[in-house]
Amino acid sequence: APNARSRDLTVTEVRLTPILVADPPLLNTQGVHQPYTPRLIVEVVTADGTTGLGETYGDAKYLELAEPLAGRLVGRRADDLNRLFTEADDVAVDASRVSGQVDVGGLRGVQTADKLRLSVLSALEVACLDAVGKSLGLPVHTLLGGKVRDSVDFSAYLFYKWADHPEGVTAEKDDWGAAVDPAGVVEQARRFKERYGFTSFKLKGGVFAPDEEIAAVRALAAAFPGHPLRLDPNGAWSVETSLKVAAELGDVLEYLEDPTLGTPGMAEVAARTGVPLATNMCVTTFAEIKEAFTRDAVQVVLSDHHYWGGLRNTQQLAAICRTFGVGVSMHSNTHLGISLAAMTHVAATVPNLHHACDSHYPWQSEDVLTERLTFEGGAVRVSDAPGLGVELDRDRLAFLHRRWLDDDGALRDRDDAAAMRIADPEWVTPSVPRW
Ligand code: GKR
Ligand code: MG
Repeated sequence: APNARSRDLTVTEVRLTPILVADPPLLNTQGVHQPYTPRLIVEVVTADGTTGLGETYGDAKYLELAEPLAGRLVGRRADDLNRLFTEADDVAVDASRVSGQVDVGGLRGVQTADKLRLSVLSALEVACLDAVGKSLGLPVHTLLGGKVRDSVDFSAYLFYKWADHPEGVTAEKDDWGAAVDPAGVVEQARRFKERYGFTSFKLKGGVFAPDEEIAAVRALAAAFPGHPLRLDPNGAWSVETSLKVAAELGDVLEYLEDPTLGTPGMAEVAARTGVPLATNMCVTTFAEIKEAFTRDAVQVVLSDHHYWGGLRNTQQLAAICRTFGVGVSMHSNTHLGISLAAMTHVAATVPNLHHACDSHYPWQSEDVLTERLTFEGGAVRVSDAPGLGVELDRDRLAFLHRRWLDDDGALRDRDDAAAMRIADPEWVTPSVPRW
């Protein structure tokens, strides 16, 4: 019968397309973003002719897991996700890819075999949900139990930034200009507000000495009174420095994000300041929750569906946070519109989401969608179209894949320190805490 056939959700093919997308020279504590950053685009095709989309990190360590994990999906129904996740546990991870601890290169916390697998599974899960949703005519948020809000708030993600990538480096030009001091940061914030209507701001810190970053946040507070503000140095500060910053900015901060590295340090800061602490570094796996919550080390966990293992795991994380009275919001890394759509769908279903989510999306001038997602009043409207509600632009995908193919390997693994060394050959990723 045509009806039964039209709902044959057996996965017949998984297409994996690595791409390189343009990225501006954004500064962080490790260095600077490279001119192009890798992402992996996933297409899951089902027997009824539906294609679902997913997106995740595109570095080699993820690509080498994507093939075997995609292999586990073929022949299985796209709605058979719990079993896929369980069986994926025995897909081998190359030991050299796993540090087991937070290293200075780890802006997103520990690297474990589980986390690597989950980072790839998240894209497969999203693509399956997109396919199931499209096939059944239901939006992804409905598959997740339904939305509790019609739009999701995002914060403007401000970065210290050079006007251009270092001379001689092939790059796409952006129109954001430089931001290397308080005036530059305020100007960037103004543009974010003008272009997208954001009403809360996060500044990526750990780039300049804490006093300079304190001055930048003060300047933001003066320019945008009453707007929630956050500062995130990615663990670049000692406990004492964290406490000093908390004392100086306590009256204007919504929260301080990963001021120092590791749960014990965060717990010490939390015990000695009233400023809430958020993290995407010391709680990045389910295994890390117990210690952090028991010690009251963090007041807000920033989820990221990529490394937490997808949208359903994000809901589980939110439920645990709710149980312990810990807030939840969303972390972001360089990403495109498929991921923004996924983030928006899951965020729409989380009742206890009380802070605007992070997104790098405004920094990405390139995408693989026929139509970009838009921010209005700093929010993304939750789509009620089937699946994620986004469509792949195959020409763009092919173009960005060609760039990946043409690369000599230099940009296929994100390396902010290597990018910084082009401007400053002496640069070594600072040991943490830097200040
Ligand atoms: O894009 O430079 C960056 C960020 O620093 C990113 O790598 C972090 O993972 O945005 C992230 C964060 O909030 O820590
Ligand atoms: Mg962070």
